[in-house]
Amino acid sequence: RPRVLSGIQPTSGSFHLGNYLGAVRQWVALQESHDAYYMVADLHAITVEQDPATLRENSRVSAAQLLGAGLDPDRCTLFVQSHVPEHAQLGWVVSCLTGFGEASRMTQFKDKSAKQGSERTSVGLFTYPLLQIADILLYQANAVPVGEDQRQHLELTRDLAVRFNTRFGKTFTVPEPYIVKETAKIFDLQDPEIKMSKSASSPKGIVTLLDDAKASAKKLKSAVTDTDTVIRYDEEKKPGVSNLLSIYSAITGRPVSELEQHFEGKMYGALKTELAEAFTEWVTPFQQRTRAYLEDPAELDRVLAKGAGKARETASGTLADVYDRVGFIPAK
Ligand code: AQP
Repeated sequence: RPRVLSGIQPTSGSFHLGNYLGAVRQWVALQESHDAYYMVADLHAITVEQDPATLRENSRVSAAQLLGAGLDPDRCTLFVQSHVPEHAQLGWVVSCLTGFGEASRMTQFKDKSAKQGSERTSVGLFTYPLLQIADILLYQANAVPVGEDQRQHLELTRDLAVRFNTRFGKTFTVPEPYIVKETAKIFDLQDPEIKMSKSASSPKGIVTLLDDAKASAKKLKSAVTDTDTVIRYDEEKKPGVSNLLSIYSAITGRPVSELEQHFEGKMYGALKTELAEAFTEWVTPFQQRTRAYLEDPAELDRVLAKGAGKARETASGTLADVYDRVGFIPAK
């Protein structure tokens, strides 16, 4: 079976709808057809300042949400990144093969560091894409299910895989991005020109999955639209309405064209009300399942320990091969 690898950072207490629709939903589907590795990316989370107790809590909550969303530990390998030391070890090798100039071209770093200011920006935030490359290559992943914001990092991953293979002999699978067009970028509800993001300026624009479902439904109902009245998908002219249609379509599985017909002659309020209902219907059982995992920490630990064991088996094989190829002598 082809392999997939992906991760999510435990940088907040709850995933948002963008994380779910852009990435996690695909993870759930791909565990049926692929040999799937999914991780809570805690090494990535510390690229920005974290409170230790909060990070610990958020890592558990992230794992519970992934299970609540439908990951099945018998069908996929779910683990915490820091439990597999090979990530950091291969990350170092990758960073030594990457040009400073090419790393400097990563737009996500430019955006995030501009927001933080250079004194507060860590070197880890700069090298984060290189650790991400190691994450992917360690598992010989064929595909990486992510949102559109990760495309540039995946292109760099492909370049590095080819570079290593050319210099040292075929070692790595060259991975393909797996980006589902319809949900590749979910936008902020209050500012539909920018992506829904944990670090958004207004919490009103983000739908978090673990917060009170009524409050989230209210946010969906007060999403920014436009002064027109027609419910039609048009990203350019109607970004707010298009975003709501994308979300509604993804949650219900009904194609956008069918929704346009369904809402013909109706007002924006109808779309928002139906969307809020569909969201509540989906999120309520998700929250219940997530809570059940959080109430059984022993079971959560067992799942994560089993996942780390499986992940290490694969990762250590790749790392040993890499160490040999670059010329390190084996430890006796
Ligand atoms: N708005 C989005 N639409 C579609 N996909 C999205 N992803 C994130 N935002 C959207 C995808 O979610 C996965 C996990 O991402 P992450 O753990 O790296 O989280 P993030 O990108 O840090 O999340 P935010 O909210 O975007 O945080 P900040 O504040 O850092 O900007 C990835 O596959 C990502 O593509």
